[in-house]
Amino acid sequence: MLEILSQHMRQLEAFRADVALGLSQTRKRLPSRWLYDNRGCEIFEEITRLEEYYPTRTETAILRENAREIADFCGERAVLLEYGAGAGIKTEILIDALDSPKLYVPIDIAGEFLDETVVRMRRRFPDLQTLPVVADFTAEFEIPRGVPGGRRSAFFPGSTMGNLDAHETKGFLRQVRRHVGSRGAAIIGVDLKKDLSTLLPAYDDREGVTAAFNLNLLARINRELGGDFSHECFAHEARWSEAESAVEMHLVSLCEQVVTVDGQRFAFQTGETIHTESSRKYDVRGFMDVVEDGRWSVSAIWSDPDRRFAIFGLDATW
Ligand code: AVJ
Repeated sequence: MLEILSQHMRQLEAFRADVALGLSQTRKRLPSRWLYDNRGCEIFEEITRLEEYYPTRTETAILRENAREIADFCGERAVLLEYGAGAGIKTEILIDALDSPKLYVPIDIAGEFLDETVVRMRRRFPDLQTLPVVADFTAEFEIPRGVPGGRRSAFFPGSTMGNLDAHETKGFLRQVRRHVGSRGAAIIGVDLKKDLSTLLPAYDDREGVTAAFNLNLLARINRELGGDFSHECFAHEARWSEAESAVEMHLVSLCEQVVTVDGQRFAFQTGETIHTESSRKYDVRGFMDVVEDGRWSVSAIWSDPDRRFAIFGLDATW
């Protein structure tokens, strides 16, 4: 209980520091992880069911279509490490197809969320051993000792990789390589570059669900840090950055205004934005270059007929 309480307080202090720093920059920005509080996760769930948001259903279909092959790639008696536990149905599809999996290790920063995952998975797969690990997978951490031998496969669906910048991506791939060892594998979901007429609506839907998701960050600052952001004075915007090969979410100030958070004042010009998330899009060659840099080689690529999304099967090298 005390542990949970102090974790909450550390989070709150980290949030406060990120907001103070991010809003003081010439180009204001906030780390995308703060979008995902309880309300944010709820709205994101809603996003995954939108007509315009193709990634979730496309990746799920690819997993369904290729479950057999992907399971073979993991091998018999697999140890499955999942980075960011909560992919729900996608994880179930994979585990269902595995041949006598030995152990499932869900890794997540949110302890309570992880507990829910464990309960759900134990009910769904009573014979499968589950070992939860509370950790921020973008920071360095160790897989606990006592995890049995056998081929380890890292599962990282949801194109979450796309939220990481080049430096973080490198560090993440290096860490996963260390976790699975020299005979290990990784299964990574990646959203592919495509027409802006498909990409932009996926991040700016007609019903305004993504707008609500983005604006919830301001509401969260008001709730948790005593800010006085006014909803009506900001608008959601999705834009393509060619330089970053990413869809960026911004919150655009609709007038000249001063906002106070925690007694600190932040001035906004009309049209000035807060950059809240980047969702990088890769082409196959570009992704291969990134992973091959980090002691991985691409052994398989599973995709949909329209090549909107790809699941990469990686093997560790040297
Ligand atoms: C959860 C990071 C995969 O980038 O597509 C969806 C988040 N943001 N709509 C993505 C998101 C706005 C999503 N990821």
